[in-house]
This record gives sequence, C-alpha cells and structure tokens, in this order.
Amino acid sequence: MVSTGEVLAEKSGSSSEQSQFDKIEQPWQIKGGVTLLGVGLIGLELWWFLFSKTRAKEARRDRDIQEVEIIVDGGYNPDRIRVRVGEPVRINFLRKDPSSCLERVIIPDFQKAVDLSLNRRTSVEFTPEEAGDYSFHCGMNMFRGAIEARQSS
Ligand SMILES: [Cu+2]
Repeated sequence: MVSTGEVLAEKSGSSSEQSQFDKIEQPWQIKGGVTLLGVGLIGLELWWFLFSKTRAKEARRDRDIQEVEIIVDGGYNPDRIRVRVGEPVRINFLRKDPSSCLERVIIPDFQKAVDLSLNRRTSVEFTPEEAGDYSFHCGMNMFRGAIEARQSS
C-alpha cells in the first residue's frame, strides 16, 4: 500500500528520470488535453440535448383545445412546446420585446404568419394532423422554436 503522498512523490521523481522522454511527453499532454476537451464537449452536447428535451413545455389541455403561452422577449420562452396530434392547438404569444425582429412569427407548416402587437397576447391556432417537429421563427428567421406533436397515449 502506498499513500497518496508517496504516489505523488514517485511521479514527480520519475519525471526527472524520464528526461529522455521529454520530447514525446509534451505531445502526449496535448493529446490528453484535446481528448479531455473532446469528451467535455460531447458531455456538454449530451447535456444540452437532454436539457433541451426536458425544456419542452407541454400544452395545457382544456375540453376542446390545448393551449400554451410563449413569451416573446429576446427570443421565445419556452422555445419548445409539446402538443398532441389531432387536437386543436392555441399558442398565445405575449410579445414584450419591442424590436421589430420579433414582430412577426411564422409557422411555415401551418401557413401562419402573424404580426404580434407589443404587450398583448396574440393567439395562433392550428391542428397538427401528423406527429413530428414543426418549427416556428421570427420574421427574419433569427429566433426559432419548435412544436413537438406527439400521438396521445
Ligand atoms: Cu427576427
């Protein structure tokens, strides 16, 4: 058994002994760093993927319509909503952002292009007939969001 202190001492001692390997030691460290960075990025991507999945806000179901509010302020919040296939959807966009960029919202798959008045709720209604991800975006396609339509279970 060796204590942590002994292991560290051994390591620092060995580095001077292996001075003939100094030339390959540095590339190895760089490789290690790149690998760590890669693994870190994959982890971040995975985390982001899972995080954005859970961030999808489920539409609230009423008797005959499923409804969800999206706040338009420097983007869309939430920018991912989940709805059920075959049931009418009403999205209430509450625009708080005065920039003209977010003035108009477009949902191409449902042929919707709607101007949003400032500090007002503007409703957009449609019925997704097929499961899938439908995107929506601002007039200039700079801010985007998605509507996940799923079969009701
Ligand atoms: Cu825009």
